[in-house]
Amino acid sequence: MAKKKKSKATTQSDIGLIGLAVMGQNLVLNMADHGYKVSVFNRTTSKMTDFIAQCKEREPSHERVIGYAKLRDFVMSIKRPRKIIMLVQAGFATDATIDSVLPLLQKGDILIDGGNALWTDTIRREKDLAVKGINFVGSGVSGGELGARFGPSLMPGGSKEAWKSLKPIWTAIAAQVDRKTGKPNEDYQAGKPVKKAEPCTYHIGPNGAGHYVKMVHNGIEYIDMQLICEAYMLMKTILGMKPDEMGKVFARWNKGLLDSFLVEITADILQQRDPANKKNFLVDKVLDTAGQKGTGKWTAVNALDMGIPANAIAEAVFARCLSAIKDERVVASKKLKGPRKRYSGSKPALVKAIHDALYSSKICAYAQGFQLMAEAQNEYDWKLNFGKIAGIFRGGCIIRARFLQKITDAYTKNPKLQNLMLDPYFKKALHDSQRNWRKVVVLATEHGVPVPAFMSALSYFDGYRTAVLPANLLQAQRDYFGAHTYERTDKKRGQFFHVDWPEPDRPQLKV
Ligand code: 2AM
Repeated sequence: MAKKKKSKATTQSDIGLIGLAVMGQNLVLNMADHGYKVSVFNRTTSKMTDFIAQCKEREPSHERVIGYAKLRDFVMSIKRPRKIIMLVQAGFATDATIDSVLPLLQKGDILIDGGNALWTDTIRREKDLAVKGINFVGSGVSGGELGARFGPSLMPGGSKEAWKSLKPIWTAIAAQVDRKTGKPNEDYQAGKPVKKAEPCTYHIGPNGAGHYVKMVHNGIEYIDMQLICEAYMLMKTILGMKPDEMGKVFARWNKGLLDSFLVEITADILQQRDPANKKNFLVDKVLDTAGQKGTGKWTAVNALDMGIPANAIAEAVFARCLSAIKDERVVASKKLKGPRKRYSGSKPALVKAIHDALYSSKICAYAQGFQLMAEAQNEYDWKLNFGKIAGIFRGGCIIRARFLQKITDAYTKNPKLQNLMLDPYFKKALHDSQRNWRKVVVLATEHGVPVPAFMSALSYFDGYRTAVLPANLLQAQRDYFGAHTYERTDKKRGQFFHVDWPEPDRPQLKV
């Protein structure tokens, strides 16, 4: 708890944080480690006092964390212009927290929402608070609790003025990657002085841009995870591989093109024994129903709203929905029959093909995520730097991967790149691996193994590279039943035609 003030200069904090759940606590410790004095407040005071008691038991730097039971004391303890991070639940709780703290703030103070807010809420809040002279910043924070503690990827929106104030803290606490290779900087993680490092944060753009990019990051995370799960399902079902054997495959993949946090943890998870019975593997005891908090769904909904074909991302959300209807699936599994087929080909060849299918699908999924951001920037008049966005995804966050350096390179070479698949590096990668990708999708179909994300990504690839889709027939259908008109291939675009179609045969109503 706060000691009696000695003098304003020595007691005032650099920053404040409201919301001491796991992410909040870890972010506070990260800031304290970097020399910042942090005031903390939590609605339920006992959480704050427990946290402060733990801080006292830990490192000396954590003495820099000061808890306040009263919101007024908390706000007054922070240097002006005040910087206050909220890490409370998205939605109602965020609005309630803003309402409670607002009367205590002064013009020029900066209120930061570090939660997973819907970007349109962030735009609304920034507008409302700007009228009152308060700078509101929606900042994506990615990396889970470890990221928050030792270096997250930070995606701040808000005004340039607010970013100027936040930049020193944000760049200090963010994950750091090697400037050249893009690899997470191990010196930084070990607490040594950092050389040639680049922080995983930059000012994404005004208003909701930071939260928007964080949302798309999460949408990509959904599909990244789903693709890995489909690779696992194929090895398990078609090749009958045991978890530890698959774990070793993922560990090997993690040394190559697929090097990423999610592949790394998958390797660990698959080799983990069940603590309740060491004979078993834990993964076999985990119920196959996936939860979700909504950011993947928001991404898919936004793709539909903007008319951007992010089908693989949406598929990843639906895959979780299908997993959640476990009871129905169990009943159906006894009633609906699939093929009975045994694989008799080469095991190493299929494992390699699955690797290639995973890599190609991942390229398509990222292409979709970046297409979404490109469309959103037009809609909201943001000027997003895609090379930099991929750059800040390289460390700290859940989708961090070696692959992201290639995306940074692609957009650095060509900032106007229309689709990631058209970059020479990714084009070659898709060309090189599509044979295996198709083989895997065919094999999955023949064996009745669901691989919605692999298939959906492949259809995206095939659809995008097809000059003439069957939408000619579709548009004719629309003209037939609804006089929606059509454009002609032999006329200029923008001219619309209609045919007086014959009345379809309909059963006559008896009068
Ligand atoms: P609590 O400990 O008092 O529940 C994540 O749930 C964080 O959000 C917690 O710190 C929680 O505080 C806080 N929180 C949730 N709802 C809130 C609300 N309506 N007002 C303020 N804080 C809230």
